Amino acid sequence: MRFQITRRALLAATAALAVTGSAALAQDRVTLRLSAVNSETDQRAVAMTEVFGPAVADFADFQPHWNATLFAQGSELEAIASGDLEMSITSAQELATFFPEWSIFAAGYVLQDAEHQVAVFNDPLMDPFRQRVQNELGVRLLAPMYLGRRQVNLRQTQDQLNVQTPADLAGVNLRMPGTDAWQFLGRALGANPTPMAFSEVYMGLQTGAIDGQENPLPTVVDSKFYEVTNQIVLTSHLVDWNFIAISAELFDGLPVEQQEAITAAAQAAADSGRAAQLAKEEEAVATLQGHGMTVYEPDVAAFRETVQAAYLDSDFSAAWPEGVLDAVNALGN
Ligand code: KDO
Repeated sequence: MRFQITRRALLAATAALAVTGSAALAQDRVTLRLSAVNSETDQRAVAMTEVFGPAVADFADFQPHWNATLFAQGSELEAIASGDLEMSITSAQELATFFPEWSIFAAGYVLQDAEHQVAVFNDPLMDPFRQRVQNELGVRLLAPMYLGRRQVNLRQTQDQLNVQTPADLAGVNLRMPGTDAWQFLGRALGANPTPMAFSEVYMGLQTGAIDGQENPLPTVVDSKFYEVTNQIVLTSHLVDWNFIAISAELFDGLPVEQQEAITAAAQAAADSGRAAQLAKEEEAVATLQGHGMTVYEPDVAAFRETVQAAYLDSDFSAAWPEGVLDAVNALGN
């Protein structure tokens, strides 16, 4: 029996194959929505957009949402756990609301610099911390992002309020992010901590609802806090970091080569963002002085001693696994 394939049938078969083929390819593509609080000019956003996205473009559509436009600050991890979000840029403070032991990585005057952050993140001491987040929250932490040395940033001029020791912050209404670990740090600094979402801080400073806030200097530049504040007190009370986070269920369901590509892309983005943020931090004092701000160093030893004593005497340190603080300190300089 000879088959007579008509030209029409051949065209129909080719078209059908193209559709199923492209559908199959489309099915292979994964959507990676990332929700984060920072602005699109923040070095973490630049690194994710310019490094991470292109590096996974062969098989994934990276869709970043900045300025907390997709999920409110602090709600991202639950969104990932419930399958409503794929990625976020999370923090030790947010993780500490689920797993108290994480507060060790959010404690004032523990991490010393960007290099120390990378050494800690890559050290086996992190394995039980990461494993718990993965097993119990369904979130994988791919790489550490450098946020910077957090400084106190006040509306008052130095003539009105000259901060040398924690006693000088007594009664100062200092905005801190909303979690317990952040509020504790604000009290340890000597201030009266006020919980407020990052997206409301500019308005809070402008209206006087808060006397000040604390963040790394690149953030003061990116969020234009220099327009509504007058001084920077270089407490360097927390060398802060974030983590590129992804849904464990999504990640584990991908082919190994795509898992490896995503991990490498996250590490490359974190490295790129870290270098850019460090450079921006170096020039930030001059930038802010150029905007008319006063920048000065207080009695940092007094702040360090007060803050460290507060933590060691707190319920937070009671949750820190035995020996981890010594191991973290040993990785520093
Ligand atoms: C903030 O709310 O002050 C904070 O610095 C907390 C960080 O963990 C991080 O969420 C950061 O905001 C945002 O990424 C904006 O820089």
